Amino acid sequence: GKPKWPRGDEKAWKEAMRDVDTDTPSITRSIVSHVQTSLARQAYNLDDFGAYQAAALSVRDNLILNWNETQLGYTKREPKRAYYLSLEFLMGRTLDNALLNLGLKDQYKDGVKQLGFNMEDVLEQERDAALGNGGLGRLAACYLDSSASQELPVWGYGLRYRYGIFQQLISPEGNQLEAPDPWLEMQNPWEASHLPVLQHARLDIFLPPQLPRLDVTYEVRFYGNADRLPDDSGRALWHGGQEVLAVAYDVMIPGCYTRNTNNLRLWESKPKRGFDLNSFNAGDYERAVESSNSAAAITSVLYPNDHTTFGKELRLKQQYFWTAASLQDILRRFKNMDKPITDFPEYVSIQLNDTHPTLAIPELMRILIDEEELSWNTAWHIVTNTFFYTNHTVLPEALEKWPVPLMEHLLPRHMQIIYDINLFFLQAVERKYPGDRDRLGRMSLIEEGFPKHVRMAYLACIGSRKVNGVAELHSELVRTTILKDFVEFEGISKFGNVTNGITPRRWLDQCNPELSALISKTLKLEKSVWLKDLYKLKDLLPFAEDPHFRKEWAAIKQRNKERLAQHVKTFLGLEVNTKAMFDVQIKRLHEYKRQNLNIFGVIHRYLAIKKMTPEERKKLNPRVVFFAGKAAPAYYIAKLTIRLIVNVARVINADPDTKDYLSLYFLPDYSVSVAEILIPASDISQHISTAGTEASGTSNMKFCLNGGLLVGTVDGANIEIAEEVGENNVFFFGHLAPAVEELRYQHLYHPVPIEEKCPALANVLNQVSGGLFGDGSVYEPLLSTIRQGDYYLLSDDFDSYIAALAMVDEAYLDNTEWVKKSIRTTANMGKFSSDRAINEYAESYWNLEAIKVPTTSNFLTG
Ligand code: 6GP
Repeated sequence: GKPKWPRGDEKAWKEAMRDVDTDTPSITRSIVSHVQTSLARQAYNLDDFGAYQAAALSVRDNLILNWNETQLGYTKREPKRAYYLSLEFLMGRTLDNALLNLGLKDQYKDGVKQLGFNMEDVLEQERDAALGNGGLGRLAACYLDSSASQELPVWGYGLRYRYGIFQQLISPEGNQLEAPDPWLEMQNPWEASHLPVLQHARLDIFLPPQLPRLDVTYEVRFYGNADRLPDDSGRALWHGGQEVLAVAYDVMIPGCYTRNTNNLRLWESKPKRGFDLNSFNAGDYERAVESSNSAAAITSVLYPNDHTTFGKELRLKQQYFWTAASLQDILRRFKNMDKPITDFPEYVSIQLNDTHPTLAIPELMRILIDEEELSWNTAWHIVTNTFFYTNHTVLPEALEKWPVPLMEHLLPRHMQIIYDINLFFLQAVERKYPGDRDRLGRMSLIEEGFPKHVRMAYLACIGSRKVNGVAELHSELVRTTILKDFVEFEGISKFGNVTNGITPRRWLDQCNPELSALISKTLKLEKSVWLKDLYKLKDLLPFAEDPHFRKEWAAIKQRNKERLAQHVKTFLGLEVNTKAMFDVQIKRLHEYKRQNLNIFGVIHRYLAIKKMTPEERKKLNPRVVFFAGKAAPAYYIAKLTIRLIVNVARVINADPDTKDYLSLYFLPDYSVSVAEILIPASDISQHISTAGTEASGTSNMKFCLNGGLLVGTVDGANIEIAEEVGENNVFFFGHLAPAVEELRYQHLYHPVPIEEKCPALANVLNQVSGGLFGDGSVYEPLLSTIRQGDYYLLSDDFDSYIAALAMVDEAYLDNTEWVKKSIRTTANMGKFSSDRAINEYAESYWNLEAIKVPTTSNFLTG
């Protein structure tokens, strides 16, 4: 018969089982218990870091209870599940977010206080988990938060890099230097492990990174040979080569005010055996050690390139390692339900976050054909109903292409499958457009050349059920440029749009607690209500007319500016004028994002102020400009931009004529937690990409949600933000996307000297060349990108940019009207909650339903 469950005395179990701590006394007890046992420390030698670890472990205990309950609930109910495959998850810090989502922040604050600690200081101890470059990775993190908050059965799959995005240092000359980010060298309490946490902190030796989920491992093969079977089954045998092990690490993702706690599973690579015994026996000791090194190397580091591909073998290995492990895990979970394999798409949707996980398409074909022994057509039907592909950029340098020889070497069976997919696909194209050789060449998955390349975006497109871009304009550009032929061939209904969103938990409640409290008070709503239904912010609109409310609103902005000033003081030792307007541009350094335009605008303003009389200057409203962002280590022009910003800051901030009216700061080592300080403090923020280049942008949404006004081009999600908040509340400038192609053509074939075309910009460039900010020759390569070619159209947009900034100055003079704009902006940002976005994916793409985990524990009955 069935084994009795639970074993032993049910009453004993029940009495011994705990549930989530919710009151301060039990929270305090659990923190102290972790101090005593997990950390092996005492009251007398506990510092802020120890208090952080103990508090984090206590919160983790609570999360584990919810997480277990959630996973059990999902397993029992057998819902359709969705999986978000992303090579990047830019999570930032975890503790504050978890406390807020659990609704336990106040209790923990009290508990920690009773033990003699200040919550703010404790939270500051946490290191960011920075497993991403920028927008794409942060979007993935917001989507995890929203999936859990919306009670959707979604898991994330990624890689557990030992080193996240590099730490940025700025040399005395203003050059970016890169240092490794060994984020795991402090214990990471946010991963689940079935084994006890062995940490003896304050020995000043942190034990090697966390313990693996030894119960969840898979083997992944590379290289070797793929031999097609001699029958006509289409199957092949892939053998030999290197086998490595994927070990799972689970990160708990708590939903907001729900018991639902989802999972982010990150894979770490390990040698299958510490030693290859065969080579060991043969006496080749070095080779044995080498192979174990190369296995561990797969997940050692996040590639720090944003919007560029490099064709590096290790990167391709990362991609395959991660997709292969994830698919095995997904299939195992599916098979536990005992459904026919052809039902797979009824139970599983897999979202491809850009083309990085595209190998999942041939990998699932390989499994279905070679291992499950399905026919090609059955397998292809399953595949093309399982995957969904999101494109995140139309920049040509970001479109992934892998050299065929490299693919053949590393993944011989997958290369065969890709050729087969291509053959069947082109046959279908040929049937629809007989004799159109040109079209076949354009649409082929294989780009001709020496060597040939596989076009990953095309493979992702034809292997997916649906394709989407990340804002209306961007999705339209995907349909009309890079995937135009595919839209014609497959029909427009496959190509949709899901405008990005951001989580209002981190990007309002957490980063701007005072504003969050004011909103709750004003709307007379618990924050648990409006944070999960952000359209409720609309009800703030009438309060824009209330002078008292405006005063409170403005006072909060002011305190956030002071908080930022304090941060700058602490980390740079510099004094910031908090009476000034705060103007912020924070994002990866890239020519298309045009930090250059901004710094040239700053120089232009500086030169103008220099020319004024002291009386004229007194009429100005002072401005403080903040920049932050990292440049890819090999991106020379972007690094020169940083150098220019740093040196302009040095000159301007020291000039007694101007420093009261204009100052400039470059904050090193931009991160999620630095963004959380900058964003609530901004009066305006800049989103000034060349029209048609920024797919969406998400920080634009974060600033506006916090009542900062937007200066921007008619690009990406700026357009939809303006639609929501009203064009009179944003400052738009510059040429529109449809004009860009023609302008670039003119630059190339009918160039007009910049002195004629844009004297103001020419003057700025000449001042830089002339040495106003140190040796001008250093900046020549940067300046010549504008003087020659000017691909990103700075000379076309500069004048209207300066005019837009003048309108900002003008508007800022009327403080009442300005605060009204700020309130109206926040009030109209409901659309940009990532809850709305994730629900669109769930409904229109994945066909996924919410599963609410019961609030009382079911643990006993299994
Ligand atoms: C970024 C886009 O540049 C940005 O506009 C968008 O908001 C973000 O994705 C999220 O959709 N793209 C990337 O970071 C990237 O690497 C391959 O694209």
